Amino acid sequence: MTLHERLAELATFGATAEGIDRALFTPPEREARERFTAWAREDGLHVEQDRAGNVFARLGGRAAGAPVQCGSHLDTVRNGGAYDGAYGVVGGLEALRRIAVSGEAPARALEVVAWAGEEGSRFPLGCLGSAVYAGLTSYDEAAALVADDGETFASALRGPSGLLDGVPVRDGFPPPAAYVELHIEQGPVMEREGARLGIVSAIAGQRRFRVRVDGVAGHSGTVPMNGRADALCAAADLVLAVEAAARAQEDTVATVGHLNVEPNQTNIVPGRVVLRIDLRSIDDARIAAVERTVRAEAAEIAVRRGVHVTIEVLEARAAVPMETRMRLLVRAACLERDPNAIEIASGAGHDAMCIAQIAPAAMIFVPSIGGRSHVGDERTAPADLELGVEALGATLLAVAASGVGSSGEAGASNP
Ligand code: HGY
Ligand code: MN
Ligand code: MN
Repeated sequence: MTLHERLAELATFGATAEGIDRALFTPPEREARERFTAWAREDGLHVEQDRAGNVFARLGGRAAGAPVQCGSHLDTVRNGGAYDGAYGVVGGLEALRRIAVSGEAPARALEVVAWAGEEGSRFPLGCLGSAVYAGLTSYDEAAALVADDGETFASALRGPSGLLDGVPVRDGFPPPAAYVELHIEQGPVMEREGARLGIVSAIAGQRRFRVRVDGVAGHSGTVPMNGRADALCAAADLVLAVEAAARAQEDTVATVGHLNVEPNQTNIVPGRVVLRIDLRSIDDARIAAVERTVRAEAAEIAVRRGVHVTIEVLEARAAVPMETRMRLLVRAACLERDPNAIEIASGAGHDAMCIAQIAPAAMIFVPSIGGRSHVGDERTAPADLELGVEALGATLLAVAASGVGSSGEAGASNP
């Protein structure tokens, strides 16, 4: 099967009328991990999984020791696309397959990883598998996470869609020598700049909040407008305050993509709203400034509208610069294949944010048509998908030969 045929088959797992729905430890996501395992074995790779559900496929190298890793994630957002994550996993398999077929034994072992639960679609923490692997989240913390459907991570891991059968579970979470993630850009910059390859400079920091607005429910026909404590009207003020606070900062985005109204009935004044804020910037100081503004606005809204607002931080990840030597190796591989390749910051989060904490890490982007992602019509030109795989393969061989990370040094990000 070609790269494109494998991507097309993966896209059928969790396919809906709107896109792809493949949340962690659900039947279609397990099917995707099983298929990845079967393809890796067909390609002659050795497959293992770890206790967090990450799956590793390894091509042996001349030297013993930690591998140079690539990979991404197989889970998707709701109504997601066929390339976010899947491209980095299947593209990694393709890069290793081409290296194996070339007969060139890499200086170090190479490994493709399918990280568990990058999207945070089911459990309230993004990059879940890579965060546990990197030691940023303890296994016990992850195990206790509760999905919106009430199941814990630990239970789902042991359930019918959890760990794979017939795949050895490795001990612990041994760090790689280095890590390169191939991913679609998910934005409009490369297409606008005419670049087919992107050398990622840094990954934006992000903070996710859960906000609960408690007002007073009541009969919609009898409670006078004056004196209402309408939780949804208060939440509406807050949503617009979040938007305004982000607009006031450069290179900063904030989104309320998740909002639930209770009891959510036409003839009841909403008593409670639970919403989530997704806040990002390449500059952590701007994230902090928006958070300060939002908290102040929430306090003002609470007094003015007679509601109670609680803000809980669900996730906080600082911006992560890509490691200098790794970025230079990516740069060489990209410019050799696309003279218009550009340096680009990633607004999207990636598993590389976590792996960069324990090993030198870098990323390669290919363009997204129309800059669209996290939607069913997420697309990248087949020729660009191919070029990204070529750049990844060349980078992996260069990193393995360079000895970067061979001393097990941690991810020495830019000085
Ligand atoms: O949200 C993100 O940036 C990534 O797709 N998890
Ligand atoms: Mn995504
Ligand atoms: Mn992704």
